Amino acid sequence: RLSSPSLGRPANMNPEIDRTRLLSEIEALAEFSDAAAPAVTRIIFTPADLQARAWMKARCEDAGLTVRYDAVGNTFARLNGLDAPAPVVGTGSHIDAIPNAGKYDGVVGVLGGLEAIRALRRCGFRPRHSIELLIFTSEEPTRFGIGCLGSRLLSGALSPDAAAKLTDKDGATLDNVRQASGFTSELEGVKLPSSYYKAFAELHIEQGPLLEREHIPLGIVTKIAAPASLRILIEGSGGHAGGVLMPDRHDALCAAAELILAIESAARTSGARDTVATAGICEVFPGAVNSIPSQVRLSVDIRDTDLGRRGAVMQTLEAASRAISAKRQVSIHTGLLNADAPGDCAPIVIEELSQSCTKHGLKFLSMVSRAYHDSLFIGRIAPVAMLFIPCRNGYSHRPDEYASPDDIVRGTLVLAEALAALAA
Ligand code: HGY
Ligand code: MN
Ligand code: MN
Repeated sequence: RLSSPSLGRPANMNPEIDRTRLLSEIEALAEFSDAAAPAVTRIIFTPADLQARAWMKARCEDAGLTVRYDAVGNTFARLNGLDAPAPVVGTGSHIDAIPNAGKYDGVVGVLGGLEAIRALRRCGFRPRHSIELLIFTSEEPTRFGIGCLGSRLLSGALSPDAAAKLTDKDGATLDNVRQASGFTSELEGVKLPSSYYKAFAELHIEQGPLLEREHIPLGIVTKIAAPASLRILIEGSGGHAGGVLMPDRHDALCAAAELILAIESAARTSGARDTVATAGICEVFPGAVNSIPSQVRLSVDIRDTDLGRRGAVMQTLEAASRAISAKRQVSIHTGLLNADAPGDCAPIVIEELSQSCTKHGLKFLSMVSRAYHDSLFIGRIAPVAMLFIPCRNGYSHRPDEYASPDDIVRGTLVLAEALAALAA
């Protein structure tokens, strides 16, 4: 598997992870936040995000990497290989964080990826293929409503025209926000050719309970679930909370409540553990205690590793909407934001990750990711796989999200070994 030592991985290469620096960098990055610790909020293109980006750039340059940005702010920190035109080996994740999140989601893959590259350099590894650490723009859907915005553009899953039209809750478009943040080149230039990456491996916390429950230190992801998200507008007639008699009401929030429970029931009764659905946003208008809700806006997230099952939940949602609309005399309009295909991970990357686990005598669990990740979209232009580390109680997207130092260091070491093997 190894090419000659001069070109690839030194015969007795044993990268060592600088635990102290890696853990202190995770703590330092968490400081760039619009929420009080231990929560982290870092919305794309806010001052906290821009400061975090600048801090990451300095860390990458300190590590001897050359940093470039594309038109949507995807960050590429590159360790040049001996064979410059050869396809690149990529790793990385995201540093944007949803409101009231934790400090490990995405960050472990970015700072772990950086430390993996530094560790390889420290032990004299000289890659044939260049290695790139990516920090993807807007993995989270918080600001522009769609997740994996940067990797969708890189892979061509989202067109520049469609992306330019995205707006945040204040009506600011992606174009004016990104340009105000200094990313002014054309979105057309973001898409990468499918020959650009030889392979891509993303380190991430599991965001689920299985590894901890099974006492297995690492997970190798074989499939990434397919996310779909919808915006639903429910309009009733509102009115005075005292004056309108109950039989005469068309309460938009009561209609929304019925619909949310129908969606939950459809996911619970799909017959498979991988079917999940959440109504994560519920905006009530006018939002006065003594005024009957006249309008409700829901944002719904439905996922599955199987498109047919996910489709069945969406059909149930449609049928429930029609029934509730007729019964309560409210109007219900559903807008589909995205409905992506699930992603299969690539055997060559899965193999290198599993061989790296084996080299260190580490057990791993082959598993599915129900969280989506940028690897889902990079997988459309390159062979990808993901390496999971446990997170306590499976918690994520919460301030008490936690990954242990040992798990973070183990994941970073296995990633370093796999990157070396892929880049040799
Ligand atoms: O929602 C997700 O799956 C990811 O954490 N953005
Ligand atoms: Mn997340
Ligand atoms: Mn993530």
